[in-house]
Amino acid sequence: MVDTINDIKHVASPLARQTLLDGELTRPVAGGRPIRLLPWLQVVKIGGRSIMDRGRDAILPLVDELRKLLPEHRLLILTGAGIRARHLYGVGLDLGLPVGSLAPLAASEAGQNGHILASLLAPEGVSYAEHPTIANQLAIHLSAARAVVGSAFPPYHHHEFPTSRIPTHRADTGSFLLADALGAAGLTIVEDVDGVYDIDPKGPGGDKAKLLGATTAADLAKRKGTLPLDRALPEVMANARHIERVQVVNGLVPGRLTAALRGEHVGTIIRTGAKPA
Ligand code: GWN
Ligand code: ATP
Repeated sequence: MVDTINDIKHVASPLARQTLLDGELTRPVAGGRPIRLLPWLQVVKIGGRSIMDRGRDAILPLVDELRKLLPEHRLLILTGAGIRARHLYGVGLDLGLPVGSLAPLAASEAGQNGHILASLLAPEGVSYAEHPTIANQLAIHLSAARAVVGSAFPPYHHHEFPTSRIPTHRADTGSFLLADALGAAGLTIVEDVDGVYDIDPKGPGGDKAKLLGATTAADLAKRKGTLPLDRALPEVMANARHIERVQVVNGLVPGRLTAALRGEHVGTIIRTGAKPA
């Protein structure tokens, strides 16, 4: 009989002897706060439907504002998908496509909006960076330019959760996941409304809608009505590691984004579940 005992390789690891499913055992090793990869980065999500679909009247003033912000901030600008994705969902659902097929198709519309925005900021040295570039080479690109543009959608593709036939992890969730993973200084979500209201200010009875100056992810998760944000966002925010607050601002009002990036309260501030450092 061949004795194989001496050939067994032992890899030293604090997690080698325990199940990864037991939080009590993993917490001493995995419970610490992760490092911030890009602590000086400001992430800005630009709405697809609320801003990009409006064309030049909404986009050009915002591009001007972004241009003026470049000396002050280093930015990752992420774009949402907008109306073309809604059309895509309609056709795809009618054909019976699964959510994992619809997710990348909708994501490509977010990418298209990013390419448009990046073209307008190209004279400032700003380019669209692909998902793999953002994943692996964002730091070098931000060393060469003050800002980078990317798609706000997360690249779930066929891994999108089958919770709903419409992808649950869309542009707002993707922007938050990225900003938190990078340990960015902040995330600002740019919409066509002043922030989050108790009811849709453009829906029936919207003239009575009240703006929420400040709220929490837990409160938004409990609200039954519509939000100007992905429904999955409050759930993801609950487990945030770095981003303690997100501000939703109106990108149709010049100066709001600039004020938000300077730390002023000009929209709805949403507190996440991240603990202060
Ligand atoms: O195509 O506009 O990145 O940055 O989710 O995947 O569907 O891809 O399937 O690097 O990898 O359409 O081709 O497209 O938007 O996502 O990109 O031009 O594999 O630069 O090739 O994770 O841009 O694209 O749509 O973001 O959101 O080639 Mo696009 Mo998107 Mo480009 Mo990207 Mo998806 Mo890639 Mo990807 Mo796909
Ligand atoms: P995407 O980037 O995914 O294309 P978006 O963020 O640009 O989308 P919407 O998802 O349409 O845009 O969200 C903005 C809209 O949400 C607003 O124009 C507003 O009418 C609507 N809305 C619904 N409920 C609310 C609410 N409670 N408070 C504020 N706006 C709301």
